[in-house]
Amino acid sequence: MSLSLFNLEGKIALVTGATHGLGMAMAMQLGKAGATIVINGNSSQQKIDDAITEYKKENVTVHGYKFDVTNEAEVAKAITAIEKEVGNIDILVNNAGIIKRIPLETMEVDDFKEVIDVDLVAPFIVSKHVVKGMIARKSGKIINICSMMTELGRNTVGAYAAAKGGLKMLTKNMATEWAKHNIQVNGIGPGYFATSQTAPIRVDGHPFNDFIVNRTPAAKWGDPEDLGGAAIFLASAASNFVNGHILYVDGGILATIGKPSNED
Ligand code: GCO
Repeated sequence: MSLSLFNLEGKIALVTGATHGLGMAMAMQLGKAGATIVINGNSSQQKIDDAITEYKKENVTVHGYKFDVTNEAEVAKAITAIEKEVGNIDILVNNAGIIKRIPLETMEVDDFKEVIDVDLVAPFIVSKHVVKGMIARKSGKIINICSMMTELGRNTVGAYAAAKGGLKMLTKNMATEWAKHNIQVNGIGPGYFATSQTAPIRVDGHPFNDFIVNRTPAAKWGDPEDLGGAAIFLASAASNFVNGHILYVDGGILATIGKPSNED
């Protein structure tokens, strides 16, 4: 097995929501494996510019584009611009996502729909516009970022779980329809990672913090860098016969029913 299978030199990877958090961590590792990185953000140009500075500190070749992944017209315009200004997109990581922690019985329909739009509809929209070129070139990699909520429910994250559960089946259907074009579509399911998204439930002494450390066989929150290997694998030639697979990087959470808090 040659390590060159994992080399991404000459490849262009678009990573949505990659100005911070897990998206930045995966994009950084893809860049260090040789890919030219295109990051998307939608909050502010300043946030994109700040992120670009961070990537460049690590000698990653990077470009930034501000567009709303839920807006098909903006996505179409951005993909056209990227492919004209940077080059053909070889790897797409649908990472952009939001979460709203609200009990279902009190959640507003608009809040529910917003989570579905960003976490499920947007990966469809962006993939639909990127896959056109991949089909024409008979080559491509699409990675959808799923979650523990792809497989498990949890109080207050019902909309997010519905979206991430749907994203698993969307991934499998994309694989079904596009594998014949030599396009591999897979997912990564992160466990609980130390990011800004989990910061509110991770503070020392927060009951959820203690719960996750106990519920995770590795007995810790994940470090965002721990996702890099899975991203490189699914973005590289090393996974050319892997289709419709969700690769969980979760410290063992899905492997176990858990244990009493007084057990080692
Ligand atoms: C939560 C967390 C999770 C994690 C991740 C787990 O509120 O339960 O935010 O959603 O972020 O998605 O895989």
